[in-house]
Amino acid sequence: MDSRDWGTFLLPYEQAVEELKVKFKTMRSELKKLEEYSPIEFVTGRVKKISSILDKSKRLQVPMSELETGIEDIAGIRIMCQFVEDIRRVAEYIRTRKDLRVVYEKDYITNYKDSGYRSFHMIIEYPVQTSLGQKHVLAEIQIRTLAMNFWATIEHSLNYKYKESLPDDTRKRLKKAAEAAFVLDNEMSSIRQEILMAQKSFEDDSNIVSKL
Ligand code: 0O2
Repeated sequence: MDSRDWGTFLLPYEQAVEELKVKFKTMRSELKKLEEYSPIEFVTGRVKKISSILDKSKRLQVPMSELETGIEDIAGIRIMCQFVEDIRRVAEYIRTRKDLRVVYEKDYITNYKDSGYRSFHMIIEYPVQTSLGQKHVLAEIQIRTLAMNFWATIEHSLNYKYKESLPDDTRKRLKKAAEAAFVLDNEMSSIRQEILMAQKSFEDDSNIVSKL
């Protein structure tokens, strides 16, 4: 493919990313208004770089004619949450949406990767309206906490910079850092649970007082 062909090929993916970002950002403000708390902290999106598409197609042995079905994360959306429990809630909202179809899910939170990577991935099929008619594209939605995102962003940039040459010791320390992020997420969740319970018992007490 020359650069003009790549431009045409990537257009529906760019459209999908832009539309999905708007939709999830809207979901964030809607939930904030309705429930005064949104499980979505912020949303980002990107179209995979051509060099990364080529690397992945080589690694997975996907022929150029089958990129649309063989590479599932050309369009990527990332949803960041404050707490681990929020991830399940966001995934459930996505499953009930009528404007996309969930193809399958990868739970890298329960089954975290060897690198230490944690996130919940959903592969979706999303219809975009183009001048040539409707086109279904695959997209990957990654849902993760702020701590998981902090770890993944730094690990990704170190891996990108050092490629395969990351020293073993650094890899080990990155794994340890992933554990620390996991502990941090659990601690934040339990602090939150305690606050919620304290608020509930305070509300219950004031209800009793007002009935006296
Ligand atoms: P980008 O954004 O294109 O530069 P694989 O691609 O084989 O490693 P698999 O099992 O096919 O992974 O996973 P999937 O669901 O396609 O996820 C790939 C994406 O998940 C990656 O995209 C990262 O965004 C993220 N990811 C997966 N494993 C790791 C990891 O160990 N560390 C970090 N930091 N991110 C990971 P690209 O292609 O790397 O990124």
